[in-house]
Amino acid sequence: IKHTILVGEPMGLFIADELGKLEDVNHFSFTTCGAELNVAIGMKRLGHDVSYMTKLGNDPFGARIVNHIKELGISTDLIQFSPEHPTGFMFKSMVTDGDPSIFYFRKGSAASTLNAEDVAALDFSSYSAVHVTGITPALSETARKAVFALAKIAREQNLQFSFDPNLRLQLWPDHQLMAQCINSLAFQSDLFLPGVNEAKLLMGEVEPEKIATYYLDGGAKAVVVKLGAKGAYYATRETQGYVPGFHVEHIVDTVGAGDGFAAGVLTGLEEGLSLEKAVRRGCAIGAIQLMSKGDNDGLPSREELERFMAGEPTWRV
Ligand code: KDG
Repeated sequence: IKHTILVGEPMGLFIADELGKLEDVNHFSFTTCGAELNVAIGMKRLGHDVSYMTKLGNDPFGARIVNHIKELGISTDLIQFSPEHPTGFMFKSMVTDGDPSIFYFRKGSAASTLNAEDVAALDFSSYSAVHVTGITPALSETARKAVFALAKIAREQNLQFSFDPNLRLQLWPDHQLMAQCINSLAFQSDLFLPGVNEAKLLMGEVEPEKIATYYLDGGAKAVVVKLGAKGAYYATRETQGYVPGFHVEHIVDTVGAGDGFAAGVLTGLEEGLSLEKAVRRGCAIGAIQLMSKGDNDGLPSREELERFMAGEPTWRV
């Protein structure tokens, strides 16, 4: 069996339809986001089996998220409703260069009440892999415990545990706790996917080889360092190398590229590709996701991915 379970917080997302500060924008497009949800969507579009676990409020944001998940053909069996808590939402600005500004309304959200008991109640026998990002342990103390419980179960039940730090400094009470938690989860992972700037914040290095060595020595089985437009560096105890990035003519929005990258690497590995080839697919999907304004709307079908990777100018079907 190849079936990945992802756990995280989905949100309603309002994307500015015009340039400027969020408070000056008059028109927004409404959609959904959430790091693990984005990865789940990316994997599902490529035909992989995924389960997505979360908690939602009984409100229009929660309903929108459930409808979106259903439309994609992802099961909603692991979605619980927590009527006392709202679904989180966020705003994202439009920029011509660099990262957009983000504003969250998610404190005390339904997903922030995820806890270790929720994880313990799951039956993992039909899963082969677990994927989470560093956003989930940042949501609350209970969510943090839920993620550590997931890592432990993955280890005990021999499931691949992949982890993307996805650092969100606004969500952590302090830098030290963030670095401690993320590094501890990274050391327990079978696959760790930091961006080079994230590694700098977590352990002070910017050299891909040094970053990889640090995490491999700590216990990670494989490390892939994302290098932005330059591509990525991958390393295990046995093998290592650089994979060049794909050229993107016009970047529309940077958010979600890392999730696309993860979806590419994870599906590649599930299909039995070498780590190098899986990372190449990750670079391709990361590049593709840069070309759309939502956080998950650009994630490609298999046909689109293959055409893009082959360099066809008309890859988008
Ligand atoms: O990785 C992309 C996510 O950051 C985005 O979809 C929203 O989950 C989100 C967050 O917490 O920032």
